[in-house]
Amino acid sequence: MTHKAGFVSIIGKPNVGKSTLINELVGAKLSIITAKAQTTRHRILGIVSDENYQVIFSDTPGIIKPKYLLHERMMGSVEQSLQDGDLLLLVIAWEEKQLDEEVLKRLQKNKAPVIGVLNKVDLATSQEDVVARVEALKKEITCLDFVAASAKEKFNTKRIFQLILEHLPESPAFFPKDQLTDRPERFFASEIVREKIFMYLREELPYSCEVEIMEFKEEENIIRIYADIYVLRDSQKIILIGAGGRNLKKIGTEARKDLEAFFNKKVYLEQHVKVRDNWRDDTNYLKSFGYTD
Ligand SMILES: Nc1nc2c(ncn2[C@@H]2O[C@H](COP(=O)(O)OP(=O)(O)OP(=O)(O)O)[C@@H](O)[C@H]2O)c(=O)[nH]1
Ligand SMILES: [Mg+2]
Repeated sequence: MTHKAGFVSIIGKPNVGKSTLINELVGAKLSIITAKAQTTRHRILGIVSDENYQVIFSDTPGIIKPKYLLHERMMGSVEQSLQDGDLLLLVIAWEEKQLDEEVLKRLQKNKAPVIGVLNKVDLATSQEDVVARVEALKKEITCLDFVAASAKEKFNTKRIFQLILEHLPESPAFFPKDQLTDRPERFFASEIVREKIFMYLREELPYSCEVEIMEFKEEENIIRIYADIYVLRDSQKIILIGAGGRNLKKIGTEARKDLEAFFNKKVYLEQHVKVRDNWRDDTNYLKSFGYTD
């Protein structure tokens, strides 16, 4: 049997369920998921291999019009992912009533074959509505196929994987067969802390925060993680910490639980909050947080 391998990029507006779908297709929680838009900030590879194939999924940030340099870097990683993709998974959420202009703009530059996913169909009230919307999307967008799915309810996700395998190019593997991702442990540690910040803080605050792992020390029975959380202003530091340290404690407790599950080991987590005005527009800070141009 011939061997198939290739890069599959996922794109769409923020909050349409791209990361939920990727995690389901990869079978591991590599990408953080929250109810807020712009949760994903980096391109993250998730690799699924078997004797006969290797699918390299790229999760990407939701497509937006950039407002600051961080956004530009995020959109740069979408661009990069589009360039490398052998196949494109375009995700549209059930609640999107018309196609997003920014997404369409990106799609015009794409040369890879597209598999469309109408996600969150668990929110639809009738099967006929779903069928009608899928048929309309097939007419609007040039694609191999359009699949109605629910990443959250695991509906049709196997069908999507099957379609990907059918259309994957013949190629030897790009990565060792036991490799799951391109990201180091520190990256996942910072993402897990950031997920809790997105979950428990409101309004602008999550968008003003970044997490950097200063130390990640694996000992025999415990992993010691020292995380710096950056905010833009003193007032944000006060809210992030909360009265009597309540907010930071909640973030730390919830993050530690997930870190222990992710690394399958006891975790000690220490967090420090720092103010860096303008980090979102500062090339050097962005670089140190892993956003390259
Ligand atoms: N009802 C429903 N909710 C879903 C489904 N898939 C994802 N969600 C929810 O939608 C929200 C966003 O999911 P994500 O996977 O983070 O979305 P994303 O497209 O990666 O978002 P960004 O990273 O911000 O671009 C979360 O609250 C998910 O639980 C689905 O099939 N049905
Ligand atoms: Mg995401």
